[in-house]
Amino acid sequence: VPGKFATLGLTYDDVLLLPGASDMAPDQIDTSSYISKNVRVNVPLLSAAMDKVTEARMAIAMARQGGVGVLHRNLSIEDQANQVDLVKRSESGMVTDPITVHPDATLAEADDLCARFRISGVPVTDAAGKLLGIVTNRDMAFETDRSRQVRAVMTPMPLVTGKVGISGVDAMELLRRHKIEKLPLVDDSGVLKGLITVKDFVKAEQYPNAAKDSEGRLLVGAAVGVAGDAYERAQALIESGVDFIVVDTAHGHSRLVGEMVAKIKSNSSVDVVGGNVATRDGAQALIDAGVDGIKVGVGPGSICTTRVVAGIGVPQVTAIYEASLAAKAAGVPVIGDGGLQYSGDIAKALVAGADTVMLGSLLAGCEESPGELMFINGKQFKSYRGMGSLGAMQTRGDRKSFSKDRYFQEGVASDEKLVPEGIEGQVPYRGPLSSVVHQLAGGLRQSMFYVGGRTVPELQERGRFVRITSAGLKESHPHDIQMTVEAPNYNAR
Ligand code: RVP
Repeated sequence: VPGKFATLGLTYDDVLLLPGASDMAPDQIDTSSYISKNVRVNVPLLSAAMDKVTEARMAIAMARQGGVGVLHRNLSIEDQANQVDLVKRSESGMVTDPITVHPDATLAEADDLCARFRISGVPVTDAAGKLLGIVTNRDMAFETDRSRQVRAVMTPMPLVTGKVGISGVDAMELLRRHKIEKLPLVDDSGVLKGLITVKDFVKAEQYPNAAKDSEGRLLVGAAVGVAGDAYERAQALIESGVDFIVVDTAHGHSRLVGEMVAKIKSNSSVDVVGGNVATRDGAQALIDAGVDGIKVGVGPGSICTTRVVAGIGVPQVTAIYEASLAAKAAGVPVIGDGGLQYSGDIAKALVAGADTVMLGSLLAGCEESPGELMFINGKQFKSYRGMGSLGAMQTRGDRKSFSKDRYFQEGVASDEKLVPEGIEGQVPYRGPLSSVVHQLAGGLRQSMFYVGGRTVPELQERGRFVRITSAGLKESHPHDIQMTVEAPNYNAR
């Protein structure tokens, strides 16, 4: 039948980028790019919305490195909204809505708050929000009676405070002059309106490349599904200040996804990314539904079995290229999701038409990913699993799964009837995210230099592929040698 067979599908290992004329110094290279129409990052990397990859800690680390994390959705609405909150409060020029404690609270309660938000002290306010004092770890450290009230140990007003709208320079000067770590900001009637901390200034210097919103808070995305209370989830995430929502399914070219995108868009100005798709028609359907970003990838994931269980998918370079044909015409950014194994795959994805890439297995082994470090035969590992694996979809004790609808199986009567599309396993421990991103972004900069593209759009425009054979792939990897020293950016498979 004419038209029955699409063109040949190619993936990362099928292609290499051609070296092109290059005339640039490494410090001229700009890796910034768009996740979606209005969300820009400095490094074109997202951490995957998976329960072994992205919770608040990973999202904070990703944004500090210039990328962004997408919080997974295999948890209650309240817990996920809380995670957004944790990221948005973690670091900024000014905290606009600081955590506070009531003077009648106990020291134990104040301690809990500090631990949960990883902060060293809390302003004390009355029910009307009026600033009464501040209680810090220093005030609490020598108190053995944890049932004492905050009012008894806090440093009471008058404190050194700033007026709302104070400049960063003036705030720093106040902190320095009074040798204090926290500067509460109050309005004319003494109501607490914000907080500036020394830590935030230090962090700003420590992470100059951090991806931030217009108020200086770290960027964060979060995933929602299509079934049940998915829309309520989206609303809760938006209320917590999320920068973009990802309608996250294994089949984005389906009616429910388009409807959910349109529903969220109709009531909010937050950017909405839809996915996943792997064809030009699939991308066009999402564009017609009003998306601000398109996530591409059906079956490339390292833990994914969709291509064997269902026989469905498109090799990732071709999928990105096809989807980008629709996306570029509509001015909608593309996220290449899944299947990346080495830093060189990032530039391949971008040249194929992606604007950013999403990573699962490459980040699951980081210190900041959820889960404990495991020792096996003297080597360190972290667990990693697909969101379509049995483990992620089934009920464990009273722990419910919230993400079966990613695979459109929310209605399945019992766990034995689930049809998994992913597996569970472990990946080598890779240490802190900062060093992993350093290698990934460094690899991308090298690619940009070789191709001769100073910016991501220039890389996309100038990049050309050569198709290779299995002999070429063999030649690409180290060969005819036994590796004796592990490189920080290369593992033998
Ligand atoms: P990888 O980086 O190759 O590990 O792929 C991660 C991607 O795989 C995720 O962002 C998601 O799109 C996809 N995924 C997650 N779970 C599953 C599954 O169980 N099939 N697939």
